[in-house]
Amino acid sequence: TETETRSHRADKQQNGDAMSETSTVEDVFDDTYKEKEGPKPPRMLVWRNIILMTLLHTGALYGLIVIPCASALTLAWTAVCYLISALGVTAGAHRLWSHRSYKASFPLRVFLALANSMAFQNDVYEWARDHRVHHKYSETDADPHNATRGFFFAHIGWLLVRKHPDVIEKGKKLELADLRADKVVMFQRRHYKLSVLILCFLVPTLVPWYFWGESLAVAYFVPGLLRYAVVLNATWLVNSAAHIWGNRPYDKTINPRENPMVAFSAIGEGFHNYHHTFPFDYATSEFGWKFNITTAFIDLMCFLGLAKDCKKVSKELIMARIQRTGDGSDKSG
Ligand code: ST9
Ligand code: ZN
Ligand code: ZN
Repeated sequence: TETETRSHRADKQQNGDAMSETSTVEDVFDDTYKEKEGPKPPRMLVWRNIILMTLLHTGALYGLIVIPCASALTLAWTAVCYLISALGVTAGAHRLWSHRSYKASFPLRVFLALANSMAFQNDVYEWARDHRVHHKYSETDADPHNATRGFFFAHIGWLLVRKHPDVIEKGKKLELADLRADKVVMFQRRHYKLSVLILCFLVPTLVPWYFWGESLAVAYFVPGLLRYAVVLNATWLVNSAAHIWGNRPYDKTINPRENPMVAFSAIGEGFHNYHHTFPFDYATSEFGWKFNITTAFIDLMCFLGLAKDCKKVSKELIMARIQRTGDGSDKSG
């Protein structure tokens, strides 16, 4: 693997081939931004979202209760749907499109966009835009899920209120040309609602019903709503738990932390002190495949020739960083 430093951000990438990248990625923390003085803007509740999220979580709870009625095949299908939708977020929206930490061929991008619609977490363009402001203005008013506003806000609260104006102001200044140039991303954005209806709700429900005679109700509540709600909460735990609990072996001056439990449920995305320190690393972790199905998946895609140019931080750079800014919790440091 190649040694990467932040200087690669400055390198202009070439355009043209199927795996091209068009611009530098704005995911590096900007310490020049200062929150505005004076009173904070009032919190404006979005009742539509509050009602929908309540209904979803009630449905998911019902799904939990009817698990004993589900056939073994339906449970296996639930796990498959979990994995596919999770990869659409981790390998797709996060590591590929938000951070450009590797390059993906057209067929892989199509798969990741479909998987991403199955996860129904906003389209890739919106997800990556919010995520880049999250890294650049982490723990400030311009961070969409600013964890200094507490666990609940960072977890789900931020989706139930209007955004802080600074999120939008700063977000509008971000360079997103690489996303606009990706036809797969723009196609998914254009057809987002229909793709979600089909991939997040119809396919998970109809497959068990059609192929092995599962009842429509069980199929809707278990691989449908329960699976969707669990993937959402596993994702949100990265913003809440992994910004609050855990060690900071790489940079003790920032809030994000190493949280193995979150890494496990989020198929590799809980090594969050590492990730905010080295956001361009395709593995989002120092430790390869450990609790990290996503990294194994990307490695498999490289092996199959569907992905390439994985960016990785060298061991020397990691060790130097641990010595310089770590909290001393890293066993090797
Ligand atoms: C969901 C997303 O759950 C989860 C993301 C989690 C991120 C995790 C990151 C952690 C690391 C990776 C870990 C992965 C782990 C995966 C594990 C898997 C097992 N920049 O938004 P609006 C502008 S979604 C620039 O309406 P309001 C823009 O012009 C769940 N501009 O703001 C926009 O217009 P347009 C399902 C921005 O009115 C306009 O403002 N979805 C930016 O304040 C208005 O934007 C939902 O629940 C920006 N950043 O409303 C829906 N932002 O659209 C949730 C905005 O044309 N969303 N603009 O671009 C909403 O309903 C609303 O956004 C709102 C705010 C009510 C929250
Ligand atoms: Zn974070
Ligand atoms: Zn990230």
